[in-house]
Amino acid sequence: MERTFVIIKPDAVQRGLIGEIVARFERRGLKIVGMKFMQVSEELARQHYAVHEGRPFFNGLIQYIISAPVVAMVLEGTNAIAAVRKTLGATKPAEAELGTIRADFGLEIGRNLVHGSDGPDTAASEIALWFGEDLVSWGRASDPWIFE
Ligand code: DAT
Ligand code: MG
Repeated sequence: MERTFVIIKPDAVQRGLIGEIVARFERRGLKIVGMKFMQVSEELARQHYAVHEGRPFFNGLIQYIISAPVVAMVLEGTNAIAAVRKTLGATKPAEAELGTIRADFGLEIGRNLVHGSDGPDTAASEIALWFGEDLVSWGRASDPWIFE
């Protein structure tokens, strides 16, 4: 069982897409073990996106993620990291596969609606950064019908 970190970004929140996006993760079988509605501080944004510091889009990226509230989530499931990335679609919505969140709701890279950790190391560090130990391990009634 793997855990991954997701952000429903400000554009998705402003567009009333929280429910739509959460529903896609739920129906895929991913289990919510952490979830909070929050305003991101510039300090947290800079830590989260530290890998992109110095790139031309960095300041715009920070301003975007702190511009309005987000929903931060931790999702658990078999191969959760890859499953979430597939569910999000490619970074550039114009290149994302139809049926993915970014293709179905987006057009531009700077308004791509969602974040998902890109590997085990980033998942671990992002979960620690955003949630610390504040996660809920729980038995879901449908678990045996989703996890073999
Ligand atoms: P992803 O969000 O798919 O993991 P990433 O980690 O490479 O993509 O980049 C983080 C975010 O930064 C991405 O969601 C949108 C923005 N971004 C990345 N590359 C960009 C670029 N060339 N121009 C503008 N924004 C970019
Ligand atoms: Mg990334």
